[in-house]
Amino acid sequence: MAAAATETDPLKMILLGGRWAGKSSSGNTILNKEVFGSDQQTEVCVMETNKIAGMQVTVVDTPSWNWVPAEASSDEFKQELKHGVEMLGEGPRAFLLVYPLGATFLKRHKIAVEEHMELLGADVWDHTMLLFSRGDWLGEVSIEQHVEGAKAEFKWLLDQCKHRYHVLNNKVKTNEMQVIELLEKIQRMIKGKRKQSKNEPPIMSGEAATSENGEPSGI
Ligand SMILES: Nc1nc2c(ncn2[C@@H]2O[C@H](COP(=O)(O)OP(=O)(O)OP(=O)(O)O)[C@@H](O)[C@H]2O)c(=O)[nH]1
Ligand SMILES: [Mg+2]
Repeated sequence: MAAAATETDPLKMILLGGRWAGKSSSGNTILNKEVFGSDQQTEVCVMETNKIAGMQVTVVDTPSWNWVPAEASSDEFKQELKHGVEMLGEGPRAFLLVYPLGATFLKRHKIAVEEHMELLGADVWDHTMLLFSRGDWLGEVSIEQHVEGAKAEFKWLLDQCKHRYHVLNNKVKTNEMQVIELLEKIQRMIKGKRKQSKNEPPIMSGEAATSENGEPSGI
């Protein structure tokens, strides 16, 4: 792939979402190799890495949640999601919430997303980008047009992600730019958050680390 980025830190990300969202396929597209089983249900978290456009990129693929409130998910599943985040280790990381273009986002989807994401820390949304799979579904419509026409529930999701989104067509393996652009967006999200952290008042000794909204920082 063409060298586009200069960042030397490894880029770490975890793919999250509901059943059949396109997480494993997106992971394969990002890493430019078929390492995650798509077309079969992902049962446990798997971490893979590759050098992409000069960057060391690490991706964790995760099992899907069902479109139910988190309390209806098994404890094993919830532990596995948390384990996936732990696999990435310390340091900045991105949460990629994968959602297939064209799928309707209803109230029950909102509840499932909100409650399962909440399991991963109070400030999880500060590090989350919406990753649309099935970019081929768009046809002549741009992703911006698609997003502008979104209904209320979906606007909530966009707001949660601070309007950070990207679209991948996982059926095309030769479009390097779609991945490079995603990695650059992730870098910007991570840098933006780091800058913000630097501007925050220093933590006095004995004070617990807190996030922007005063909640204990989970990340
Ligand atoms: N047309 C099209 N199909 C896609 C795209 N991305 C994924 N798919 C298809 O969507 C289905 C689900 O993809 P996966 O990557 O297995 O989805 P997943 O979220 O990992 O699914 P589970 O782990 O089984 O929950 C597969 O049949 C993929 O081939 C895309 O960009 N375009
Ligand atoms: Mg999968």
